[in-house]
Amino acid sequence: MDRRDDIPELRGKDSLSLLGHVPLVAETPEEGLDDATTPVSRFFVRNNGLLPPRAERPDEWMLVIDGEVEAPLRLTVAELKSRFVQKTYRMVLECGGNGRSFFSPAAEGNPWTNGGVGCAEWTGVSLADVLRAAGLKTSAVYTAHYGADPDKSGRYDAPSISRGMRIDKALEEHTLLAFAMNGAPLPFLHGGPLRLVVPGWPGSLSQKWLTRIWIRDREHDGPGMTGLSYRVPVDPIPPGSNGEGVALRILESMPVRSIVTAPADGTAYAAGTRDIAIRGAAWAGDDAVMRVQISIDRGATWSDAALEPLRNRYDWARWSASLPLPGEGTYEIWARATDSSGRTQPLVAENWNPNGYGCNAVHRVAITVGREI
Ligand SMILES: Nc1nc2c(c(=O)[nH]1)N[C@H]1C(S)=C(S)[C@@H](COP(=O)(O)O)O[C@H]1N2
Ligand SMILES: [Mo]
Repeated sequence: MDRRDDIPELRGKDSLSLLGHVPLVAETPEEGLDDATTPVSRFFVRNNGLLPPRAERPDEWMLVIDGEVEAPLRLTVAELKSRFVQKTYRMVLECGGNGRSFFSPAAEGNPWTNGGVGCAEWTGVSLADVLRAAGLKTSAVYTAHYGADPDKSGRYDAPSISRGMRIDKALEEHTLLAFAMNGAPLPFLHGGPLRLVVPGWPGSLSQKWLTRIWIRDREHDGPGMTGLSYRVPVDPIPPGSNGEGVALRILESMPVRSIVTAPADGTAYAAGTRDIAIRGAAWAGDDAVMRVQISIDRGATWSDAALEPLRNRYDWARWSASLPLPGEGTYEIWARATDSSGRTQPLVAENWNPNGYGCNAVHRVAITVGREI
């Protein structure tokens, strides 16, 4: 693999781990996600194609809304900002393949551990407001998203990825056309000048360098919508099977998940340490996180972590716990979250699927007190 410092695009993102250079993909170590708002310097990067040219004048970037609308729109970023109500929400963006490396046998695709996720403050306008201005026809049932980036071979005539969503998700007020991240203009690597942010659903819907939203009268069939892409079996299948002849559904809301962001895996404490502060984050797609539990005895007993209130829907829940350690030695901290539908994270990867989506197995962090690991 290429050396990390050969990649100028990743400058300033020094703590990320590189998963691929072409296309550029990098994830955040769990301990890099210890802030309520993930800084841009530690926000993961996922591309399916090459990077497009940088926009010289971001406010002149053009978005087209067409298809099943009464009046197709061509709006610059400046017009989006001036004609529609601006909103800022802190929301989780998570790659559909986050956690993929925990599937056994290995599934196809980038080997994400737990760091294909971040939670940023996104500023933009509700896609719903813009769609209302265009006037949705009764035939409007699905969106189709297009960006300015070329595919992996550098071709501009084939989108690197083009996904879409049911129109009711597009009409949620938190689904944003975003032009700022953490209070600054949207960085180029994260899709600046303009991207979609579709919270709670796979990150692949959050089209970067957004140029067009085509409103369709049927489910979209662009790259990333067909075959095994972003689809999971309706019922569990044997791990390692090829998915042929199996009923699949499009992965929409992401499953409940939590990470331990402090201490970092491998932390060694001085002999005599008995109390350690444990922190993390939990999120649950369209659902809410109801509970986070911690175990330091490999799941034999669990105790509740304290949850902080969310800033808004789709924010992640920051949690903390302070656990007395029984003595010296090596321990594993396990964290598991439960959502508002009563679903709890599994201890090992469940729902194996050929492309490895939606793995939400419990995150485990090893620590040592008074001894070398
Ligand atoms: N134009 C475009 N948008 C895209 C992609 C892409 O390759 N091209 N990748 C998608 C995927 S798979 C993910 S997980 C998110 C990642 O966003 P980030 O790079 O800002 O973290 O962008 C999505 N939007
Ligand atoms: Mo993704």
